[in-house]
Amino acid sequence: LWEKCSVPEAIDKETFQKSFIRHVNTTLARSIYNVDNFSAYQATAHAVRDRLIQRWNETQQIHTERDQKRVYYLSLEFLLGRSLDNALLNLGLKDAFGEGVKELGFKMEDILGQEVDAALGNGGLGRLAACYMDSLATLCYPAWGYGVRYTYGIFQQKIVDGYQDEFPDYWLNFDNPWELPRVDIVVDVKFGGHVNKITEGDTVRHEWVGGETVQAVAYDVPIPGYGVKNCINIRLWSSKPRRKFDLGKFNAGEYDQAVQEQMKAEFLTAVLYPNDNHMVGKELRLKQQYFWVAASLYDMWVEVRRFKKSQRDWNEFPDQVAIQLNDTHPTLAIVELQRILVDEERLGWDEAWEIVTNTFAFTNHTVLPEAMEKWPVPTMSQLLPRHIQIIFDLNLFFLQKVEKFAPGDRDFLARLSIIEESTPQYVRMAHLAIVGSHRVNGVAKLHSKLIKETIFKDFVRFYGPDKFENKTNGITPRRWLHQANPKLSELISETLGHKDWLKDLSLLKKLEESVNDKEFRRRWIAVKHSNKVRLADYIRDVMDIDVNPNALFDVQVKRIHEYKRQFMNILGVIHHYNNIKSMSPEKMRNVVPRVVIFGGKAAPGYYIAKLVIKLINSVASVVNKDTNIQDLLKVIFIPDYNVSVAEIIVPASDISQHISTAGTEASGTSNMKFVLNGGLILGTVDGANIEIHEEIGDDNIFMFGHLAEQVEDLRYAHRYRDVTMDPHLNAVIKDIESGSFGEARIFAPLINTLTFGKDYYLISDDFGSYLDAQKLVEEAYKNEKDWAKKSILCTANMGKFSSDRAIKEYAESIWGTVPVEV
Ligand code: 26Q
Repeated sequence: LWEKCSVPEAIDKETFQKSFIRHVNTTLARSIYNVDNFSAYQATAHAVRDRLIQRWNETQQIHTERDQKRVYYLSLEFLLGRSLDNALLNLGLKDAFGEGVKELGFKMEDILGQEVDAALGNGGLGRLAACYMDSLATLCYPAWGYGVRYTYGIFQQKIVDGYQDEFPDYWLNFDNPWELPRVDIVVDVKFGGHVNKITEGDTVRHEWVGGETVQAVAYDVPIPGYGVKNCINIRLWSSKPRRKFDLGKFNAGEYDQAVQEQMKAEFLTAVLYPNDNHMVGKELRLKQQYFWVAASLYDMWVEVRRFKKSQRDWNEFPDQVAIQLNDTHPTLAIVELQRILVDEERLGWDEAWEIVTNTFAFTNHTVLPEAMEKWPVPTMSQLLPRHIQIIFDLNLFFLQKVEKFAPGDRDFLARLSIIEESTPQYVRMAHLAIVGSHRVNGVAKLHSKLIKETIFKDFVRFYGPDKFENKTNGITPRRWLHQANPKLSELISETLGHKDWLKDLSLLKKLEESVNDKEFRRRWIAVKHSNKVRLADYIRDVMDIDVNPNALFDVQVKRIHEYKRQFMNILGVIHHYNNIKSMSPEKMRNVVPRVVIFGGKAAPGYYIAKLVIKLINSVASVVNKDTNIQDLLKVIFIPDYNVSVAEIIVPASDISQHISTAGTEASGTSNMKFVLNGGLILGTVDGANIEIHEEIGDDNIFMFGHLAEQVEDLRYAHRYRDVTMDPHLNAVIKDIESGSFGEARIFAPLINTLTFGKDYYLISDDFGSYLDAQKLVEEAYKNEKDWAKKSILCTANMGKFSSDRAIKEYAESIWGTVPVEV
């Protein structure tokens, strides 16, 4: 019977059409004569979903049978974007389904366009988690992700009068076919209450009692691998009230109040905190973190024990389970596991701690001081009274060891301490994560070196260097080339004579052999051009502005942050604009027409970042209507930048900018996406730019600016000496102050960051070399043949930056997990 019921695996056009129509009738309860694009999307998605679920089941069953070590990726953010196209490509159904919908009178493109992004993340860290899930599935690792099912993802950005305005992202408005609600998988999570100390003979144990309970309900999101049957899982937790009522209030006739208490529980997972690289100390955020790690740990333990003939010994936990902490956000998991082992399973403290530290590993994603997580001890005591005790005990034992290591060095002790001795005291989450993990890694070579030399220097001295590793980030070539750039993908496959490069990106290297093939170059350029036309169409659709697809497309899309220096970019644009305006018509003929494209969200409370957006739009409105410059320059701020918009922008760039102050961008991953798609980069000597440079060579990248090791001295100079400002920069500032781009006073706080603010991000120090580098870009672009060669060599040498490579490194040197193919 089961055989007869199962959804056919091999799928042809007709089988698909049958299941499409069945879903229209039954799932959507619609007549087949009343199917619009959105219904067609839903029916197609459900047809895919059936097949995903089948693979999901098989994968989970086999992973359970094999019973090998699993890895759990704990991330508060999974920035997945759309799922339909990705699932079709990974399952190899794109052609059959494409033909199928066409015959039914739909265009696949229109259907794909109906899907709303799953935007449960801010930026790089969240998208990295999504790429890593794709690789874990494709490489057949027994892995799960754990996260939060926010009711509202990252806010939607609208631009009103040049300013960013935020709107709630109610992404679950329509049914979400990509999640499987598990109403039967419910975990009670507790907050508050108090701790009883119970003495039994000469042992003491602790009992955490009282407080409130919130329930965590599981929603599973299937993640299919590419070209394999494996389909892994991201389990997202949603909060809901316990069904038990406050009977006291209820009986007293305060029914409404009793319900209100319950409603508060639902609010816990309502919203993603929209701050990227910035710590916000909101109690609700801490509650989200504990809610999620407590539910996840409970779930893992159930899973590990479920199918055991005999109950396993806790000591085997690290042989069964590896837990990767995506930044410090899940650090409480360390404390929670210690609590379960000691308080509930009654293991000895040291034995428990051995298990804990062998289980966890921690990835750091930033060196910015304002992003370092720390929580006030009083807040934590209120919310998690037992956990705060455990943290203090852990710290005590840890500092005892430190004291033995460096007797009498009180400063050393204070620097290493998990507790910051201020008023009030704070818990330093990164310190807790390091002490509770057996491995710590940074996300690019420079970043991993910097954390060892700066923020974690004392820990390197104490533990020795071997605990600290580098794992350079990577991106999935499936979404970021094959899916986003189908024409380039096809050209590559045709040229190489295979599609294997999608599973082994180093095979792209062979494209180098075609770099002198004129016809190949012509086709390469044609693909880039058609991608630029696609972006120009998008810009016309959403902004009603025409841009010239033959112009140089110069792109900077990422979260808006001072350290990423979008401000420097727009100041450079003003310089360029003024330069063009001063030219004679003959000289103008030598200028390469340019479209400067920005995109990105600013955290809603980040005043300066929001002013940068306003400045970009103010410059755009002046430049774009200036007929004197003959369309040589256009400035575009694309609203609501997100994953699906990135899939249109990335393949269309000629040059993209990654211009952070050296030492501040841990890695960057969009840099990899652009170069993989044959876009050159203009960048500083920072993060993964450095390694991209190493791979693609001097001739194919434009690097400029001061180095990380110079930053401290430069900042010192700004603080204590009179530094003369770069004359070009000075002229641009004067221009803004004269009101050329609207009321000058609006921008005063922004300009002040350069003057009174001591130019913390060193824009003035890099401005000269930035303009020089832009000149080189312009000159290089004039030579179409050489530019095409550079573009091809970029793509050809990006093998290293596949997330498959990154995931293999994690699996081999940190997790000790091996693939289990379905
Ligand atoms: C912390 C506490 C409270 C509220 C919010 C946060 C929070 C949220 C998100 C702190 C940081 C983040 C996100 C950080 C992030 O995206 N970092 C980026 O990670 C990428 C992947 O490793 C790197 O490529 C980027 O360089 C890095 O900026």
